[in-house]
Amino acid sequence: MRLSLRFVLPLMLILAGIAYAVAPLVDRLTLNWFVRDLDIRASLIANTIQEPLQERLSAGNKAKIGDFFARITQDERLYAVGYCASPTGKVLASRSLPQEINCAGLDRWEVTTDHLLQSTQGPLHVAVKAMSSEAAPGARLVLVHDMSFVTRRSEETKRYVFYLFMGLAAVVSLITVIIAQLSWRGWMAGMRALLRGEGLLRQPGAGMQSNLPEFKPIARDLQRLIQELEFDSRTRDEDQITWTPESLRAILRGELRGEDVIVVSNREPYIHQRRGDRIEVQRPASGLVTALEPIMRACSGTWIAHGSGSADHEVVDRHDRVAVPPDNPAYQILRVWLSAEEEAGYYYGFANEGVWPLCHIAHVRPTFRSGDWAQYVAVNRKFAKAVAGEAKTRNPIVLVQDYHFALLPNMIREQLPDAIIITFWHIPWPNPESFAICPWRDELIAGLLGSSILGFHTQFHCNNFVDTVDRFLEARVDRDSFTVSFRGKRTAVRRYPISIAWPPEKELVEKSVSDCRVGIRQINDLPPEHKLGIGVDRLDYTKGIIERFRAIERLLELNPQWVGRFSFIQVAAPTRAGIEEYQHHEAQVRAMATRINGRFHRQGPPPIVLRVEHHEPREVYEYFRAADLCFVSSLHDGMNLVAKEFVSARDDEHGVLILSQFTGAARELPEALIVNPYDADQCAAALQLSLTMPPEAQRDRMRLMRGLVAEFNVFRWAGRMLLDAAAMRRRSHLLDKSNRRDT
Ligand code: GDG
Repeated sequence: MRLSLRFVLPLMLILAGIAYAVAPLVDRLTLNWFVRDLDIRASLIANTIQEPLQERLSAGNKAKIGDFFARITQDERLYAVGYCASPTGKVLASRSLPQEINCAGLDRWEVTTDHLLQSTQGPLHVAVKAMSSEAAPGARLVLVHDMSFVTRRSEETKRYVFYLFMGLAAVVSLITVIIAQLSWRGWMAGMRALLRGEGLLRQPGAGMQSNLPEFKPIARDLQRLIQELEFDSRTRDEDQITWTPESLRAILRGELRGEDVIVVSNREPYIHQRRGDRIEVQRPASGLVTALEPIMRACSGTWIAHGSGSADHEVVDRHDRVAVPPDNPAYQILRVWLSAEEEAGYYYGFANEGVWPLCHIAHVRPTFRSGDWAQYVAVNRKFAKAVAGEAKTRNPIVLVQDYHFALLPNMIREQLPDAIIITFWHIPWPNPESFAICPWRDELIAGLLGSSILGFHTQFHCNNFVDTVDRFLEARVDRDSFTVSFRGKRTAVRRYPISIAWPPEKELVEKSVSDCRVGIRQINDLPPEHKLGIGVDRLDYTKGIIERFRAIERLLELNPQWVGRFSFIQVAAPTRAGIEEYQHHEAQVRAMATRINGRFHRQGPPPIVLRVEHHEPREVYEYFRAADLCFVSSLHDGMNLVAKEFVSARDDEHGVLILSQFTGAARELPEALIVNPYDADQCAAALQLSLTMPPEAQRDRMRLMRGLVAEFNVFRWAGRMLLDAAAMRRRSHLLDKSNRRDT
């Protein structure tokens, strides 16, 4: 209302001012009209009385003339009448003729245009008319009209003009206020809808944004502002949370209560293996499993994965489900069975001989076979069917994991158009030129763009993905909000750096560092003061194990004092052994270790201890705790969890991490000694520096790295993705509501 007054009052004042200025003009105009009318009237009267007056003049009876004049002036407006025979004569007039009028001064009234006389009786109109008299050629009649009625009318006119303008002002103000109020309400409703997120989600052609095209720029700015605010407040919130499995569970219970959550990965979180007449449950040592388990426990969702254990078939129900964890069931695994051909084509073939080397720049050529592709498509479809069958609602939250399932997001989208699909790509995304060599590149990208959110470890991988889309697909890329719009659907491309559980499980660090040092040296026949380096990897060519050994060889060449005083233990877990490239790589690694050991193993322990076998997580942590340094030399790695595990294992704040610059982890752990694994001299120098680094310097670096891993742990990784999904879900609920209102 105050806003309306602010508008109406000035309008009223302006119109009153105009009325005030206009009234005298109108007054002047009407006066002119009256004067003209009185002139005409005077002429008419003069013409009418001329003849009877002539007669009375000829008769010379002045008394009769006076009576005649008195009769005429009974007229309401004719105030006085006079007669002048000549300018020098005396005026014959009715008694009311003002004294100012005499025969000598009549010329004045003939000259002026307004004929007005302000007498003591009030305003008078004086008209002088020549008489057509042969006896007295200069004779003239004076006709005086009372003008007081004009003054009265003028006053009335002024009042009317003023009221008219005031009325006009009121009507204009009222109409303006009504229109302004209506527009304001619409505008406010629109703004509120935008703030609630409804406006942002409306489809083109419906809703406020399309009704008011002038809103579009504001809506865009507001959309950005809201995103920034959401991001800021969430970042603030996240900063204040200490991320633990419990806090993650609590947040999920609050944010995603009752939500239908489905995880899809190739690897299952619990594998049932037959050992004679016993069934053993194995937990694969995988960062992915560690990260996603708390989510599943909190949401009681379903984890869909390839049933790969030898006893997996035996423990499932008739719907292929098994409740886990076995000792305290909290969620279900739905096992998908794959034939040997499917596994060969989809997993070993297309995923691991095609996409894996395609995405890692590690100088191993990808192999693409149309048969493998067909299996990849078929298995992705099989999983999509499993997801659709498992969904309890039309819009579940589905977390798709990794490069085995590039086609799955879009296949799920076809069956569940309203699902919130979060895909996480655990490996790097290369530049567009490198990715383009895949014969099915467009299909892979289009498949991934079925996701609501697509996550990578680093911004660099996000950028590469967006560049690839931009280059090869007819899609709209918004680099401000980092979203891709493709076939009417939007995918947000986001960075979620994965991490490890913090604090590490108790059993992994319960043995003291000094016990681990002694124990590991004993197991490996190393003297107590022997310097020790550690490497823990799947036996994969992307991990740069060959380059690592070359660096050790160079160290011993340049610093022979370490021969017999330093050993490097490489824990190499067998992996993808069915693939020729991996067999070849294993043979190369073994041969190189043998050659270097042959060259420097004169006396004492060998420089390289190669352990190609699976180790339990507890053993791996013992190695981490026993070592003086850990060497991660990946040629290309999405993140690399080993680097973070080494840091988490060192609660004594000692030990040096040497880390390849080509890992995602290098961006988060600058206190490590960052190296180029292809540069053997640089790596040898880093090894030398590690072996001679004073304990204080080790502690300073380790403390900073531990702080980072503690804060940015795996629960935060999972929590951030889930919170983003929850925000999306809230928006989609609002959209549903507003769509229902609109229809
Ligand atoms: C992919 C991406 C990304 C290794 N040997 C043994 C063993 N390990 C464990 C390690 C670690 C895990 O395996 C390896 O994780 P990485 O991150 O180093 O590498 P990838 O397997 O290639 O993982 C990678 C990751 O996905 C997560 O997104 O970081 O970039 O390539 O936990 O400790 N564990 C046991 N015995 C072994 O012999 N128990």
